[in-house]
Amino acid sequence: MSQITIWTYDWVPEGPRGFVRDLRLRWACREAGLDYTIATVSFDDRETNHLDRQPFGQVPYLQDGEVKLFESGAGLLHLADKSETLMPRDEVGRAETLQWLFAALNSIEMVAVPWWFVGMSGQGDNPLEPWVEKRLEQLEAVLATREWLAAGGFSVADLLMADVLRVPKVREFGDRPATEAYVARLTARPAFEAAYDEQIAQFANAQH
Ligand SMILES: N[C@@H](CCC(=O)N[C@@H](CS)C(=O)NCC(=O)O)C(=O)O
Repeated sequence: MSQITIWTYDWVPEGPRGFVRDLRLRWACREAGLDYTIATVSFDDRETNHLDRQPFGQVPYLQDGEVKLFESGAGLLHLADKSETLMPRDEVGRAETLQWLFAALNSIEMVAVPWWFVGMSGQGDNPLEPWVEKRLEQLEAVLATREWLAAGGFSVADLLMADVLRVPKVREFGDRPATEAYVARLTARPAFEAAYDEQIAQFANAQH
C-alpha cells in the first residue's frame, strides 16, 4: 500500500486541465515506479480551505508518511531522493540535477509565469517580453548541444524543465527548434502520457 499521497483540486476549469502542477509529482512517481494515491481539496474555496497544508492555498501538496510538503519543487526533490531514475547518486550528477531543477523554477518559470499573466491582461505591449525571450533563447543554446540537462541522462531536472516549457503560450512564442524537440521528447515518455491522461480524466469526471 502506497504511503505517497498527492493532493490536488477536486475540479478545475477546462483551461488548466493537463497543466495543474500535481502532474509534476504524478509524472515523477511514475518515472520512479512509486505508487501514489490522489487526494483532493475543493477548488471553490481554495483560498482558505487548506491553508494548514499549503499556506498560499495552492496545489500540489505531497504527503509521504510523516513528510508533508508544499511546493512542487520540494515534492520533486523528495521523490528524487527515493529514486536514482530521478536523480543520480554521484556528487557531480546530483549537483547538476539540483542546479537545473532550480534553473527551471527560478530562471525560467519565474520569468515565464509573470510574462504570461501580463500578456493575459491584454494591455498592449508586454514589457516582460524581452526578458522571457532572452531566457528562452539562452536555454535554446544549451538544448541545441545536448539531449538532457544534467549528468548525461534523464533526471527530475528534465521533467521539471519540460513541464515549465510545455505551456502552450511558451511553445508558441518564438522559434526554438531544439527546445521544441526537447519538449516533444520529454512529453512522449510513457510516464508523462500516463500522468497527463490521469489528470485529464480526473477533472473531466469530476462533479462540479
Ligand atoms: N510554486 C508553487 C506554485 C503552485 C501553483 O501555482 N499552483 C496552481 C495550480 S498549478 C494553483 O494552485 N493555483 C490556484 C491559486 O493560485 O489560487 C508550486 O510549484 O507548487
